[in-house]
Amino acid sequence: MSTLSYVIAGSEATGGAGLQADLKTFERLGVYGVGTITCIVSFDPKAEWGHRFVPITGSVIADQIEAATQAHDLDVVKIGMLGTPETVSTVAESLKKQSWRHVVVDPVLICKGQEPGAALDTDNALRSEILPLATVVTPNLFEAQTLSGMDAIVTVDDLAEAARRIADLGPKYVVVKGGAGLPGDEAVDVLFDGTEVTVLRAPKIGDERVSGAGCIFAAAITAELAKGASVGDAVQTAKDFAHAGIVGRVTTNAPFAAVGWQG
Ligand code: PXL
Repeated sequence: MSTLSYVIAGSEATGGAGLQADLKTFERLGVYGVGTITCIVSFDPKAEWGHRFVPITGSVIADQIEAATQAHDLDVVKIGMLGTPETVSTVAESLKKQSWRHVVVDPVLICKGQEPGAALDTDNALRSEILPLATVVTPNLFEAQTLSGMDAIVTVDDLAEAARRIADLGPKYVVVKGGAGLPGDEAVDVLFDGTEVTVLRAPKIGDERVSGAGCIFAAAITAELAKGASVGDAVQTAKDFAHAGIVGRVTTNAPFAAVGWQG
């Protein structure tokens, strides 16, 4: 049990996703957040909000991880956007320097500001170097399709099949998020624990994807695990937290509402 949670992720300059949303989620769930920054993303309002993406140098990332892990007794970590194969390797090497009770990986695969070729290299590096270290991984539909190699995911059975295939890559627990993209009027997620599949359901709130929802979901799982929850309970609490955040986002249209902050 810990009152600290650690996150290694990208900065997202609007404050609605990435490291900023993760730290706010930690705070709202009662754990002290420690953050390491891997890249800086600033959406470009002049170009349909495309991503401008700047990676942080590997040695600077390694230095931050060294400082954070030496200063604090950290035993749970969330991994968010990494962005380059070099960053993936740096983070994987740094993580291996200590043991972790939980490594929660949000496998953020695409960033529109990147070359498709570079993104593919990053996906492959994430698959081979980070997923084997994960205890929990939380892909969305697109990420689940990429990581599982499935042609399409359209039913709850497909979600479960994707989760089983992704578990073969190393993580102990896989949560595949159906989100807004799965047909039907419910937001359905499946949790696979290596043996059993649990289906979690909530009413869909609109058809639009909400920026930051995936970040705060994985961050909430991390905070709950830090406090000593089981993975099943952490995932349910995180789903409730993200649901409330999406309701706030949709009803107030404020990006920061994704972390449940109503101002
Ligand atoms: O929501 C995924 C995400 C994670 N991390 C960073 C991002 C984004 C999406 O834009 O910018 C830094």
